[in-house]
Amino acid sequence: MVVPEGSANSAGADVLDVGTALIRAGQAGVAGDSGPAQLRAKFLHTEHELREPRTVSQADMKVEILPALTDNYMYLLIDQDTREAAIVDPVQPQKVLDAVKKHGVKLTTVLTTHHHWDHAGGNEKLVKMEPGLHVYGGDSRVGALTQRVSHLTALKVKGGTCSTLGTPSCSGHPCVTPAGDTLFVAGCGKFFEGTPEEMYKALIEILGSLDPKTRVYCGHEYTINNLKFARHVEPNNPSIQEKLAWAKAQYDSGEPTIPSTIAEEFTYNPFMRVREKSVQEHAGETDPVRTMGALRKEKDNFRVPRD
Ligand SMILES: N[C@@H](CCC(=O)N[C@@H](CS)C(=O)NCC(=O)O)C(=O)O
Ligand SMILES: [Zn+2]
Repeated sequence: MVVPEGSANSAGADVLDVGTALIRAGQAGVAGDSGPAQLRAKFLHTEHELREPRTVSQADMKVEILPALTDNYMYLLIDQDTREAAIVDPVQPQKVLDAVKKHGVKLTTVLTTHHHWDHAGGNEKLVKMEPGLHVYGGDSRVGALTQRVSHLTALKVKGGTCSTLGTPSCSGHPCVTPAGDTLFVAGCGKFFEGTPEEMYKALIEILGSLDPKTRVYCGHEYTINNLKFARHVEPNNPSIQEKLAWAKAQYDSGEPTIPSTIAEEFTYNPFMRVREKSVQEHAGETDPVRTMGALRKEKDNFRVPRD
């Protein structure tokens, strides 16, 4: 296990990256409700979705990692003291309710990282199945929204207070930062309507200034492909080689590569490393924001090698 567990985190920087996604809530393109991906999701079970849920315990909180659709993750956050739970991005509501039942907890809250269908598309159905839920999200395009949040809105997610980062982050003891589609393990989200400046702010200034031990729970299982791009950018970075070997082994044994930590991301994620000379040289730039823009453009067209 790459991520340190337990007391090291109880100092104040637990958890998730729901955070950044909210920063993107106002930017991302509108996702339709009846495209091919949605139709596929209705009728087919993917290999990813059939993988077993996994539970990560930390301090006074448990996080159940629930694979969904082709490569999405939903996260059930359980407050061990009150036995109350919140769900991040419940795109497959029945699967969420099965997990809630398995743990014998009371689901009170929905946290929506952004309005795209593969994240927010289950909200309406979930509140029909389980009336009375508080549904948090960054803008009115989020289905079944009851509480709109912005940067640093305080959220009571577990025993403690959590605040949303313009990407959400948390401050104080227990804190939760779900990353949605902003920060991925070893990668970042496509910009859609966003800019390199905004991504720099989200990744480096907001998420990058969290406690380095903060765990990153992102919206998709993209780790292996992201690391192949990272290796292309920095062929001589040993952290990338090590993480890629680990991620392949995890994948082969049916395990998620989630969570990572902010500290780890700074060692192998090219989008978190835009201030490094090696990354800037690859991009042919000397400025971190321009490097961010160039890397994203390159990754948009990157053909992932088989190995
Ligand atoms: N590589 C993905 C593309 C899907 C995609 O656009 N994903 C969005 C999040 S829903 C993203 O931000 N991807 C980041 C990336 O491809 O680097 C695939 O083909 O499955
Ligand atoms: Zn997504």
